[in-house]
Amino acid sequence: MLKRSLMLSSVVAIVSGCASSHGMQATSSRAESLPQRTEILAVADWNKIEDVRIELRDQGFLPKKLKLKAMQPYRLTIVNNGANTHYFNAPEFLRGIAARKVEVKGQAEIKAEYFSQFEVMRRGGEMELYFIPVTKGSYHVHCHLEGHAAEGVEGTIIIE
Ligand SMILES: [Cu+2]
Repeated sequence: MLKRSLMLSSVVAIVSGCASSHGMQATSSRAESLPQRTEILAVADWNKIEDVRIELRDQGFLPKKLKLKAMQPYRLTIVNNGANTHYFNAPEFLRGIAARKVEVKGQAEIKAEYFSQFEVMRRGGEMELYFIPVTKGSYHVHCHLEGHAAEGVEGTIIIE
């Protein structure tokens, strides 16, 4: 029982806040509206899902740059192989996608309209994001813990 609850706590999903805040207004031109996203998720062919993976290491993200195709369903596995806990902090990217769910295998599925960042615990923390890229662009992803981005724990995701 204790082991199960520890595993569940190895990933923390942070859901972004109120959609009517000023921060949202500033970025809304890049984001698709919620009805559009709901429609995109509903008509997607999830049998054509493609697997992609980002490894969080203390020396940096692997790969450093990830290219995705707009409107293609993906399962992105984010795994932490570092000695430190790391963040996948990507509010702009996560507003540019239609998110179906986050899954912690065998433990939990988290459904939300928007995510802004994920914290993946050290050595072995793992989660899967099921989504469809929508808004084309180049997005910076980083870990905001002290000094980590400067040490290379950052990367770029391109939707084309
Ligand atoms: Cu970090």
